[in-house]
Amino acid sequence: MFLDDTIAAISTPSGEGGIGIVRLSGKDAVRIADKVFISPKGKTLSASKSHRIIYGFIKDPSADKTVDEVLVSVMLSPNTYTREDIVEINCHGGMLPLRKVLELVIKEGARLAEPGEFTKRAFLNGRLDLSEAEAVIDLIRAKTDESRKIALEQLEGRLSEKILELREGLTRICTFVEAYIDFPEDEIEISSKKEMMESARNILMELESLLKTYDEGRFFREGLGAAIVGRPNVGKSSLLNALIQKDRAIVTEMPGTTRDIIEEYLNINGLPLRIIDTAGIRESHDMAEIEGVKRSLNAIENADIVIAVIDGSGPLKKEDFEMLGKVRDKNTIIAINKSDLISSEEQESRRSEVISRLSSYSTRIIWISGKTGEGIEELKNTIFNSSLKNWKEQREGIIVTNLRHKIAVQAAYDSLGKALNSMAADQPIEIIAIDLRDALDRLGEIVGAVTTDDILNRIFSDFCIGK
Ligand SMILES: Nc1nc2c(ncn2[C@@H]2O[C@H](COP(=O)(O)OP(=O)(O)OP(=O)(O)O)[C@@H](O)[C@H]2O)c(=O)[nH]1
Ligand SMILES: [Mg+2]
Repeated sequence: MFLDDTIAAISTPSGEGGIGIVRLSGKDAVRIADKVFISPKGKTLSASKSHRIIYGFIKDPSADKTVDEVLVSVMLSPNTYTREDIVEINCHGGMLPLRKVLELVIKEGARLAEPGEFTKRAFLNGRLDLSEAEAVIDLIRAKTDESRKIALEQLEGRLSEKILELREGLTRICTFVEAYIDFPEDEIEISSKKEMMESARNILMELESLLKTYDEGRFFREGLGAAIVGRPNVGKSSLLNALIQKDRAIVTEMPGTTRDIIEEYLNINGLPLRIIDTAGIRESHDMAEIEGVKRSLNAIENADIVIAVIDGSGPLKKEDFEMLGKVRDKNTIIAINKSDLISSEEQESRRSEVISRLSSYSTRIIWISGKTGEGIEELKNTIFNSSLKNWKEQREGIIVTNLRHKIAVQAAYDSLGKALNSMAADQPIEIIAIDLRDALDRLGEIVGAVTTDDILNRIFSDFCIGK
């Protein structure tokens, strides 16, 4: 399917750079670019062979003025990103020349591309399937090298191949079942029914293992959300700064310093950690602080892991226990901070006292110092190990990282399970066929074999313009 119009966008990030690229895709890409391009040797882009770069200038045809000195790449269909003709105009990388060049090509007949529209065309023209197209944005957004590798594997079709294989298996079962709808006078042979149920059960098991990978796989796409919480002044912001090794959050000796949520990324052995520093939790009459505390509680709610900070240099307070009560049902690590303030003689007795009073809230209790960095490595390792319990073995296989895919696999799993139950209970074959078809369709949604405009719009609107 080729789309009618030609789209254009600035494909490089906004701001200053060495070069910036205006990209066109569509059947008139070369013709439109030719209208604004002049080569010193009189070459035209239309006369160029595919996959060549031509030197020249962009001119405003109406004013006969040079806009920029450029290199233009001409890539002709079908061996291009979108499978359509593509022209990339490499300009000097400043927003003004880029905007001017974009304006000119739009004046000459191109349409401003929507977010993700180049990749959407790659999908619609069959160069990428839907899960591969989604991997493009994951690759762009990858926060760690491991996330990048996982996105690249998906882009190269690892997930798609698995889905294809499972769909083939399901199609065979569907065909078998539907044959009996068409010829109801035939009795289903016991042996072939057994065989069919066996292969349905195998597919069900494969779906189940895929589903399991999402619990940890999603961290590599979305980041693992960690909230640092505690009463005021225990050293939450100091801990954030120590973890990211930057002076990011304001630290003062005044309780109630942090009011807003502060979010940063940290790479722990390839795991992208989205780490959030929050306002100290206490009763307050200050409007800004009340809002800050509300946001802290919200951050706890949304966090995958909570780092509950306690000031180890003084006695445990009522507020510490109140805060720990709020995170009871979360995956929590207790970080006892300011260990540098405890003398070596005191250490032993302090530690055993704190552990005995806090161990019912979490078994993971670590002594740290935001000031000296003591315990920070141990804290990072504990975050990694307590969040990724099955990762090592799962990483060998196919991983689901995207919520949309997980929902589809879950739905396919449920429908196939229902079909199997109906088979076992000798339910009418029509009912079994409906559930099998549904399982097949839901898997088809992942790769885009079954899709709607709504799904496509939702996926591609999340992309950047120019990709
Ligand atoms: N000695 C010592 N002082 C620390 C340590 N961590 C934090 N502090 C001090 O404790 C005070 C409070 O630190 P913050 O990091 O601002 O504490 P907070 O929990 O973010 O406080 P709020 O934002 O007010 O809730 C500052 O004076 C810090 O210098 C530590 O490990 N050792
Ligand atoms: Mg703070």
